[in-house]
Amino acid sequence: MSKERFYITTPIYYPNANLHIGHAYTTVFCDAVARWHRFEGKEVFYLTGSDEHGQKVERAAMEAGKTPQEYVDGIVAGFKKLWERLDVAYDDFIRTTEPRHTRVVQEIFQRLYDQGDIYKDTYEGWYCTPCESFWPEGRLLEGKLCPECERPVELVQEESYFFRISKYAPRLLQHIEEHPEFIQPETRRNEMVSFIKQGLEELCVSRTTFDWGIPVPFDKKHVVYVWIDALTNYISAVGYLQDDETFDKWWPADVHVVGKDILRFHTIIWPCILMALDLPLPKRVYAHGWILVESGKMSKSKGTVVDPNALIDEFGSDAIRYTLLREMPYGQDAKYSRRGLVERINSDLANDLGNALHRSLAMLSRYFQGVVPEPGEPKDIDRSVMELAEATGRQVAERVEKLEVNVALAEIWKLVGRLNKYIDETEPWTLARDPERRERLATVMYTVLEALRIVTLLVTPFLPRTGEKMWTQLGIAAPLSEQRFDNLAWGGLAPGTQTQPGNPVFPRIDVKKALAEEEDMEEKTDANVEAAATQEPKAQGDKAGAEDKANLITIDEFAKIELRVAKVLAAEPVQGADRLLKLQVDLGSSQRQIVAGIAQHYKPEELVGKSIVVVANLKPAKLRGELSEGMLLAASDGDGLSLLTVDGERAPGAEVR
Ligand code: ME8
Repeated sequence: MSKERFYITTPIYYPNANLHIGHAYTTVFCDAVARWHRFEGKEVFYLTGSDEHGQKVERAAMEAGKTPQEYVDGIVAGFKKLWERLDVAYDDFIRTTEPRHTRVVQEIFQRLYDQGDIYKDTYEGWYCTPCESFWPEGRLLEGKLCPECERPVELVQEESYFFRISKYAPRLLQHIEEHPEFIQPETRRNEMVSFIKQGLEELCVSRTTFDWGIPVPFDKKHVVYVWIDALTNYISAVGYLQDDETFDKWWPADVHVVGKDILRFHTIIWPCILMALDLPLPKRVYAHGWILVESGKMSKSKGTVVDPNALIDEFGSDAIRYTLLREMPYGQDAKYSRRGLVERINSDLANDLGNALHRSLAMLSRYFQGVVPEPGEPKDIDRSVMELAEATGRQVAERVEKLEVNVALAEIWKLVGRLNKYIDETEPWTLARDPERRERLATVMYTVLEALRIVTLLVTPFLPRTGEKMWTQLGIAAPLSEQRFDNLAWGGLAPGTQTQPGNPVFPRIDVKKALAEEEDMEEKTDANVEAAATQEPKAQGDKAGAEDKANLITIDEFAKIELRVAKVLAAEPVQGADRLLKLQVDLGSSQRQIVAGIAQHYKPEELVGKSIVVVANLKPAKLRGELSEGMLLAASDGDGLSLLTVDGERAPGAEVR
């Protein structure tokens, strides 16, 4: 039986000098969906590429002192490099300047002309060169400015070829009605339908005012104008008019993923061209929203364009992939901020995912020399993790099928959260103290490690690099690339597997440092912090009154101390200090690091998940080179030390009085 196939495309991008995180979003989104479908065992074709013709490119090349071809070659090399850095595993990259594409465009143009769907006429209209768009006069902004980019438009009159798009409007409306899934999200479908119902103007499909384009085969004065050239990439890349077998295998595409700005072209112009060619329409066209920055749309002139290369240099590709995919809700816009990125990295990647792996492998090393034990009879609590792990696989599949990638990730992170909670609830460190509970410990540790194996399989399509790192640390011999959806079944981890703990998969980002430049934070210099740490406690009793002697304080004095509930997110030893542990704590509105001398009383993994009490307004100090922003409270007597924890559930940041 032949494998089910799945064909997905991004738009082909204009060779602007820089791609920004908006383009990176589309491309990473399609990559994650493509990888997931491969994981499901399908044969996948993932196409991306570049849209290289047009007046804008011709002018930019001239300004750069290059031929258009030289100019686009340089830029497209940069696109490919970026996709490689983001681990985008496309199956083909089509360039509209390649002969395999230009030939097909010419043949299509000829055929549409021969069958009377393309005709010659004169066009007069207001044209915006930067946007390569004609605008009706009524839509121009005051001063004859382009409604899109607000730059001056030119009145252009020229002989052009036109495509009789209106002829196909009734069939298109019928198709949209009969295939409600064709335009996604649904809210946009109504927009498209009302646009078509207003009546479609015939489409200008050739230009004579520039040369950098595919020549019209029967009239060399003209070059093919933008949409017939660009949209055709989706079929020229899979063998249309070149290789029938390949074409029949892949066409129609399962989904074209586009930004909302170009949905109209993909759900109106493109289907009409396909109908004229007697070809089936793509099964779905999905429009995602925009990635916006604080000030709105990214803008070159305002300097708010976010460069994905710089972010990869700083944070690594998976952190960028995760944040883009997680932040963008289905079909809607999302705001990008550096703070949001850093917080996602620290909370979801370093604390939740990275820490689940790190603490589990550390415990396995300590209790079982790093070897996965044979589990005993599971209890209800273990079964709840098994059931959630299996259900999560099905949930992710459903969500990815619906292109709700952000929700798919949220489902995976629910499992990660449950796993961390399971560790806190089963307390392997307590079990480890009792030799009679060795079998129970083995069952708990197996459950943890097996859930981590499943989490690894689930995250890999979205975070391929992290998946590889986790797989290596889990020590599983079978190659990750050969794992498929069926391997999600519980019990795949073989007892006896020797794990290979390594560095945390996501080191925490120092928030202050990472945001210092951008937010002009009130950074305390290291010198200040060191000074605070080495300050001797103030000699008591400057004014040696009776109250001081009795060590009494007033209620106002007490009120100066800000005590708060803090949830421990992560804990680890401080290098070279036997007594110190470094804790990452959640204070509700912020996260911070606290260094505490409790290493001889608590193991790091015992602390994670605990709600403790901290002095939140203590001057920061440096202890063994580690910044400590606060102090935790603990009770000690001759026998040991116990942390102050909170009875019942109180939210991180809750005030303690
Ligand atoms: O339109 N947020 O190419 P293009 C999210 N060549 N996505 C964004 C974005 C943002 N801020 N900015 C751009 C073209 N995009 C044509 C397409 S297809 C046959 C021809 C994404 O380089 C989004 O997908 O201007 C948008 O539609 C695409 O980049 C446009 O890239």
